[in-house]
Amino acid sequence: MAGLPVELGVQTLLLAALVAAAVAMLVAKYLTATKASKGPTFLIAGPQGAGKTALFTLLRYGRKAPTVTSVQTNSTAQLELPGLPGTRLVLHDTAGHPKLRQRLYDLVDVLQPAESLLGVVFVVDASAMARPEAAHAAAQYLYDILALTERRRGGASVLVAANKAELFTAVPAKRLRSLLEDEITKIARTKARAVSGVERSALGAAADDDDAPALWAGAPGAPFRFEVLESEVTALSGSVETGKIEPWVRWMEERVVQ
Ligand SMILES: Nc1nc2c(ncn2[C@@H]2O[C@H](COP(=O)(O)OP(=O)(O)OP(=O)(O)O)[C@@H](O)[C@H]2O)c(=O)[nH]1
Ligand SMILES: [Mg+2]
Repeated sequence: MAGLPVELGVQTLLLAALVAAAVAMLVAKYLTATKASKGPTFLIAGPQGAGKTALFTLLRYGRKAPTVTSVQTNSTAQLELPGLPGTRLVLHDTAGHPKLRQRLYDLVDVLQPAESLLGVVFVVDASAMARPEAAHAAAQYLYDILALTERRRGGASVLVAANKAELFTAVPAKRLRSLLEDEITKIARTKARAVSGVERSALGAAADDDDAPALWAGAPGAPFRFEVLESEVTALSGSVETGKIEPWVRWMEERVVQ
């Protein structure tokens, strides 16, 4: 009995900490919502080292600058595209590290219902895509983004920006697009197998601890194609290094005037 007040004290402290954490999360979400939902917005996403911050700098400031790997989102509300002078757009460059992707998912979550998401520029290092593990990792991230955007009617516009095209090992955009489709087919099959494994399991234990929504469950054996999605996925080659980004800029301009 003598220990009761101490126990109660610990419980109260724990409860207070939980409430404080919940309030902090709500405030963070609210700030994201109010800050992010203002104005037509493009998001830059993609694996680490793809050239996202390099592209953000070139788009925003019109010049190249050295970059380091991002741990935070770079944002501007002053993006002006060359073909649309006077039109101010919002641009967020998110970090590619797998542990830092939640920020991108939160932005999609807030911007899509607010109808202020003009498009997602998914930057990929095209010169790394000949390596199967790099292609698989890129496809996994793209899968997760599309699984999110497909939850709303109409989906989203997604540009696969095949960057570093000036390097001789770079996979061309068209090839990259089908490479990503092949990898997404494999990812979807693995997920489907995990789900049916759960159904067969006598114990009913969850074999798939990944609670992300499924993107696609086509006919068994059928390959995944981007055309089946509501989201529109376009792949175009370019190079931030040589400044050859006009195809991507034109794609963005088309999304603004649409
Ligand atoms: N060869 C070549 N290198 C590029 C190109 N674009 C960017 N880079 C280089 O790629 C490296 C990574 O670029 P970042 O812009 O920092 O990559 P990021 O996608 O922002 O990476 P994270 O912030 O870690 O997610 C830098 O050394 C860039 O100079 C390109 O078109 N060609
Ligand atoms: Mg970066």
